[in-house]
Amino acid sequence: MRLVLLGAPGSGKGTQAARLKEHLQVPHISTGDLLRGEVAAGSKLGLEAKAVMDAGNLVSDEILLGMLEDRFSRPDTAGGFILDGYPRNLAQADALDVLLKKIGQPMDFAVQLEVPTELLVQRIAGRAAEQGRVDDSPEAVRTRLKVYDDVTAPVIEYYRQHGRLTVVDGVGSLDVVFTRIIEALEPAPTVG
Ligand code: B4P
Repeated sequence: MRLVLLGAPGSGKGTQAARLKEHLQVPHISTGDLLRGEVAAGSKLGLEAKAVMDAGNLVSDEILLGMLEDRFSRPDTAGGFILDGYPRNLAQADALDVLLKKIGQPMDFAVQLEVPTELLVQRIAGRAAEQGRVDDSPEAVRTRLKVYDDVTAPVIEYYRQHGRLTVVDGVGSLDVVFTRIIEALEPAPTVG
């Protein structure tokens, strides 16, 4: 299964991807986690990315693509993957199509988790209290939501227009949302 998870910050992508990984037995590739790993390691890339991430903005397409190419070159992705957090703009959507074509692994599903903005803000505030992520501060969250509306939402439209989008209601308990995603990935029964 080759799955791309889309949705606003706080929509549950990372949360559900962790569960889907067990269910589907494919690796979870989170560009947010890859970037946070670079920051924690204090690499040159991490140092460059940190301020941008903390403010709630997008890290450069060039850095992201390099990181992704590197991750996809590892053999564990040969049997499929769950990609979470990428693409976040139209240039990244194009780059992903090219990359997946090059490695002969076209995506099966682009799943969007749909959650109203008030709930996104509530969830992120909850995580801010628990984990203290710098980019979960109210100011950074405002920026992240604006960036999502301005540059990431067109990616959803792009997949919709190309008939590759599956929309899943992301409101409900973790189990309920998980079950909805699994059902959405099942092939529709043939009629007659
Ligand atoms: P990400 O790590 O992708 O952060 P995110 O959008 O907030 O999603 P996340 O997966 O962490 O949260 P989730 O919705 O699961 O990105 C962080 C930053 O990295 C970006 O701002 C950017 O700077 C950079 N970056 C990443 N990818 C990039 C790219 N492609 N290009 C450029 N820059 C990039 O969960 C949020 C909270 O909701 C959790 O606390 C969770 O417990 C809770 N929750 C989830 N589901 C719930 C449910 N059903 N009910 C109640 N609570 C729920």
